[in-house]
Amino acid sequence: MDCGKYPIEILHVGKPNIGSRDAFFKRISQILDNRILTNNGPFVQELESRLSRILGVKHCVAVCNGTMALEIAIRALGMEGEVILPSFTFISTAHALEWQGITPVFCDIDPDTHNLDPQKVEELITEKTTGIIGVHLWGRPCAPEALEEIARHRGLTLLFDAAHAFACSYKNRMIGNFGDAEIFSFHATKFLNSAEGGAIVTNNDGIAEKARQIRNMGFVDYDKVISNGVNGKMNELCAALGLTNLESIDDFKEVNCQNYNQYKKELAHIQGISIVEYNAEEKNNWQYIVTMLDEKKTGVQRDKLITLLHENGILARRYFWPGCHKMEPYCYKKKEKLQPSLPETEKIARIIVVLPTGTATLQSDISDICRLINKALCN
Ligand code: T4K
Repeated sequence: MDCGKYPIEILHVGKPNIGSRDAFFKRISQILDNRILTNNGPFVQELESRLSRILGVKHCVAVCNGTMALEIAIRALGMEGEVILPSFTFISTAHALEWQGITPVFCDIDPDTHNLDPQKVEELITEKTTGIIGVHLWGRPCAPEALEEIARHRGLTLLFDAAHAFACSYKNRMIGNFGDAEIFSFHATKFLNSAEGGAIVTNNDGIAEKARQIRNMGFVDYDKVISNGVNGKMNELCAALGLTNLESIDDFKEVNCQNYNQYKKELAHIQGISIVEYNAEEKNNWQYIVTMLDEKKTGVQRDKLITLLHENGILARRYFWPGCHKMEPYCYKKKEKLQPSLPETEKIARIIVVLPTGTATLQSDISDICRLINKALCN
């Protein structure tokens, strides 16, 4: 979607969180003085080591975006044949496989968690399956222990798409430490952003080394190429923004959490709309305000509510409707019988409304949004 189409006062889902301008400008000035713009520069290296420390993970490989992080991780893990993943995710998770000639096999979700249902994953494993990609949707952990157990037992590689889950934990262990590797997105709309950016994190030395090689066209030295690869490098300007924003994540988290609690309180008395819960005993980034509409109770269709919000300058989203398996590049799989029916995915995708939050959203904005929803659903 092109943001240029909308007036600036519109309330968007995904307006970026931005840290200290002074700190950012200081770093930009340093970049211009040093004239090191890219190719594993000092800010990229600093970002990688700070991220590793925060997550308690051995290796962090910064890349140019989350989609590239997925593609490189998939290649470094040696996935091929068929890979099982949820359909209820951003399209990149599926594209990253298909782009490399790997068949995405879409699996249904658990309607309570919106994440992969491990039992249904088991049912989809065939002799062609080489891996599983779990997605920690909305930052909520995607059954890490159950999927690790399946992967171990069935000899599969396990990657987590943690694009939404930076600074979140599972059983007090930071997301980033599960499976064979995990990936993050630092896109502008994410909790932590570097404008465009991403990272592959792993505790496995071999996978980290492969990911570094692939990120830099297979180079291991100035003129020595030992494998195929891509240009997946993060540049210094993005790393400077990432580092600056990283210094403010506690503030971002606090505002997000306040916003979440305000929405929860102000939507509580409206019949037929509920808000997706986060486990307050874990670390959360509270980046997504995900509501679910019960059309039977309200008599209002989800898409009607979305249209009304848009007409009033609130760019709510129906992420990730209609599910990847229903999107043009993947519908054909049904004919090939690679595509089982996904009733829970389809049900959840029909009722989701994601509302604006982040540090650019004011308390008065949230009250206005809730009042509008109240009016729409109670009339
Ligand atoms: N895996 C998962 C589970 C993901 O959700 C994603 C990305 C990925 C992998 C891949 O990571 P990346 O390759 O993107 O790093 C957005 C983002 O583009 C995408 O990063 C994100 N997921 C997805 C959930 O959302 P759209 O279609 O919502 O983008 P857009 O341009 O409509 O932006 C959303 C709203 O944010 C706009 O209404 C305006 C506002 N906005 C956006 C930008 C870029 C701003 O206010 N300022 C900005 O600079 O996809």
